[in-house]
Amino acid sequence: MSNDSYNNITVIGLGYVGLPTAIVFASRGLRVVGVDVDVDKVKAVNEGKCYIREPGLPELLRDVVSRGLLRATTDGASAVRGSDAVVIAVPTPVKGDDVDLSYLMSALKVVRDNIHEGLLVVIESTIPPGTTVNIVKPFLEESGYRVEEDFYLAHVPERIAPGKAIEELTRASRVVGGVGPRSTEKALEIYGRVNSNLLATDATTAEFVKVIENTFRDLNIAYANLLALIAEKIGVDVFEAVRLANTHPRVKIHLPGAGVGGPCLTKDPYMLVKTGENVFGVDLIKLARSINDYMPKHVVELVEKTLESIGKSVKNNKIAILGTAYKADVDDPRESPAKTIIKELLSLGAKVVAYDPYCPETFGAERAESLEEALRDADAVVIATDHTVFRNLDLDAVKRLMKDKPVIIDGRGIIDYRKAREHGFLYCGVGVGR
Ligand code: SAJ
Repeated sequence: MSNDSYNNITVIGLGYVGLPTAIVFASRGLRVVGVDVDVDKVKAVNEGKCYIREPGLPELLRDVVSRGLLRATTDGASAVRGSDAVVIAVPTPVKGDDVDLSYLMSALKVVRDNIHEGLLVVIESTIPPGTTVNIVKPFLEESGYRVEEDFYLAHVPERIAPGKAIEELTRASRVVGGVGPRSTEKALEIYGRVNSNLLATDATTAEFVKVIENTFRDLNIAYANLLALIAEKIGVDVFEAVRLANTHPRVKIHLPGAGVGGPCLTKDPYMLVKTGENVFGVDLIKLARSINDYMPKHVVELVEKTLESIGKSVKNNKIAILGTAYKADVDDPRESPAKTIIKELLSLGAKVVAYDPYCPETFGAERAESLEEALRDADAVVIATDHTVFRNLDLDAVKRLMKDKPVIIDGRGIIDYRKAREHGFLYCGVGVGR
């Protein structure tokens, strides 16, 4: 088959996954229509304005919009009718024990009602294993069209980590799983336009691969966090211990910290729990989730204990939170551990001020426009996110701004505790203790 059978594609959902995906496809000469229910996003795209913080993306967006290769609309029906392929990248949130597929189903309804001969439908959203074959396929076949004969269907799980979108879309390996060989072949063809590192499999395996990747990471971080709690108990620096353990050729322990946030690791493990319902040992995944969920609370305990040790309390004292984004160097606050930290400190009566150079969210804390403003007269500073700019704080300047007996609670192991002590701070860190 020639490389030109796909010229027009629709991307449904212009969020952290769909927007970069649409832009990268357009940058390879495909004509892309982005569809979203949010009129502000549609307007922004058509004006060439990028609304997510992603290196290289604003320039690329301007370029593809000005060349007429990308436009956005709220009219999914006509976009689907005019396309050879549809890529769906809508949220699939987890609520309680259940995965909410309502956004996916409403996108699929538009596809089903406008399906036509030869259309390739790709789901990038993370979904519980079995969804493509057991739910999506019969739903689309209600149109009277038959998969593998009249249209094609595949799951190509997104692997974008915010902050590295373009690189990951074009260079990181992608798993491509069709519901049958022809669907896989079609999906390989279109993704081959942006990435040469494609791995073919079937749809259910592709779904399973996605959730086991993120669950592996969550389990690994939970192990690191558990080690942090044990290390605090015995007075060992967990970061040094993990670094040394990782010199073993077959050990790769992740980093402990103030908690695990973001839209993926906080939910994908529950999809695997659901899939493995009644399988012996599946509770391991839930336990790991609860360890990671406990870490922001642990940070609050460290704040309380450390202030108590110098005769202060959390109540009415100023606590500066550095970082509200869920991970380093991104502007994304979704499921950020900072949320729990701030809410708990506020409920304890603290005066909480948050500073994040990229993320405007404060979760109810007062917003500081600068690091200086956050630190001025603070009793304690909490490092919630490991943004690079927080790694080399000028500790003398920090001390001058803060109140007497300044406290540092390092939730990310980014401040050298020896230096902090030399500079006269009372230092307490996750996995390091005091
Ligand atoms: N974190 C730690 N310790 C670590 C690594 C991360 O506490 O050693 C924390 C981070 O601070 C953050 C959270 O975990 O709060 C998630 O971090 P992440 O680096 O896993 O970031 P995500 O969620 O944006 O990206 C993950 C990636 N999955 C894997 O690496 C298996 C990415 O490749 C996926 O595309 C993405 O989830 C997704 O969309 O599923």
